Amino acid sequence: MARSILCSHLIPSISSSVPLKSSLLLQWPNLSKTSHSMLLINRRFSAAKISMSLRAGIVGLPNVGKSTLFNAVVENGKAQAANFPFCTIEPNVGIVAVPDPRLNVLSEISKSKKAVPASIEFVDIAGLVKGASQGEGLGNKFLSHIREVDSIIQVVRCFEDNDIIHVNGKVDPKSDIDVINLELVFSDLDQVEKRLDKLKKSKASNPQTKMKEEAEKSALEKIVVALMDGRPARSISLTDLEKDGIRHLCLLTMKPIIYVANVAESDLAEPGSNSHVQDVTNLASELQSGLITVSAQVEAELTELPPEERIEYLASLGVNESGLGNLIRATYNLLGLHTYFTSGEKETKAWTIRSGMTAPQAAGVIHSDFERGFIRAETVAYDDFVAAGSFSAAREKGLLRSEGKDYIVKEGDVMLFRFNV
Ligand SMILES: Nc1nc2c(ncn2[C@@H]2O[C@H](COP(=O)(O)OP(=O)(O)O)[C@@H](O)[C@H]2O)c(=O)[nH]1
Ligand SMILES: [Mg+2]
Repeated sequence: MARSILCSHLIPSISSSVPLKSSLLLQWPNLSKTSHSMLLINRRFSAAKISMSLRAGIVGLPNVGKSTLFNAVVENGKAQAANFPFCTIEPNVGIVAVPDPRLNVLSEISKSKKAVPASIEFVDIAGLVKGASQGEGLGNKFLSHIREVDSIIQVVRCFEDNDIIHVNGKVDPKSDIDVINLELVFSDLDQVEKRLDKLKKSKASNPQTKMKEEAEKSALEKIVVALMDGRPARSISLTDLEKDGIRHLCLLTMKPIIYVANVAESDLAEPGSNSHVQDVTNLASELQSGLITVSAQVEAELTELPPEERIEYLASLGVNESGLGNLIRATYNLLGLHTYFTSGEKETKAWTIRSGMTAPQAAGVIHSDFERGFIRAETVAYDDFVAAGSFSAAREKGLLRSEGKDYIVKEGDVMLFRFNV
């Protein structure tokens, strides 16, 4: 059966979707000499960016605190960055800023009119129960939602509360994690077996196609062994060619996972003393996944308080910061993402790139024309920019470098692109 799959390929870019039109001028210093058509960006830009931002799906069994956490993340995000174009695309999808103190520092130095953080889309994916891969609960609908995200945040209930029913009758993180893993594994197994059957029957004669299919087949043969054993596809090491070969399948168990241990407020100060948290910690490390401890309830309550009272409330629980910043940051890091900045009077902006991206590719995240017409990038490390106080001072001190098309952009680079189209 032909199946069309919409999945995300980790493309933090608006490139192809937005035509370059002259309705918004980004004022970056020192660029005016290079090209007449440079830096003119369509206003539809921000809308397009939103739809292309990275997606993290919040999953877990019913009543573990997914929606509570989702709402807290979204509400907190709104409060963090008033300038940011937040929106709730659907009731269960929210866009949140990636907190980054460097943004405000740069913005002040450049006297920017606004500061625009990098963003991540969070999706509250309801409906997972045992048997989802066989169509129980929302079943396949639920699984198709997971297929569309770049990373998975699994909320695991570690709080005891007799008033809140646990679907399996008791709080048991290991069993919860197993249930979800198995549903994802079953779903992938089904897909991989079908695909392998198809590849075995393939009559491709084009050498290029043949080579690609061979790589895909060899990857799937390794993966199927892991899946049969209940292990995720991501536990298998694959060559680059094999990884490329299976990317189109958007396998659920290839996606990176962060476990969120949702604890009672009384456990927040010392989460390690809760045996459920210990279980999640051990499993997360076994599964080579990240772990964050939060109290979704506390986070939800915090969003209702004025900022000055939040610190007091957190202090009364024995902690000094909210867990949401950590969660958002961890999600960003889990995806292997980096940030570079553009900074000028008009705005200071954090841009998301994958690690290893070259200067033209990084420029392409702003607009495909920037990549196509790339000439050079003037680049200064964040600390050097802050120490110098401006692009021109950085240039005088020899801290601003002119980099070519092979330059690999580093975390925190502050950049000016010269391009010509
Ligand atoms: N005691 C306690 N209750 C929580 C916590 N997190 C969520 N809840 C409650 O658990 C119930 C289910 O939460 P919800 O977020 O709707 O769960 P979901 O089904 O996973 O989306 C709600 O009544 C929440 O108020 C927590 O950290 N502690
Ligand atoms: Mg819910």
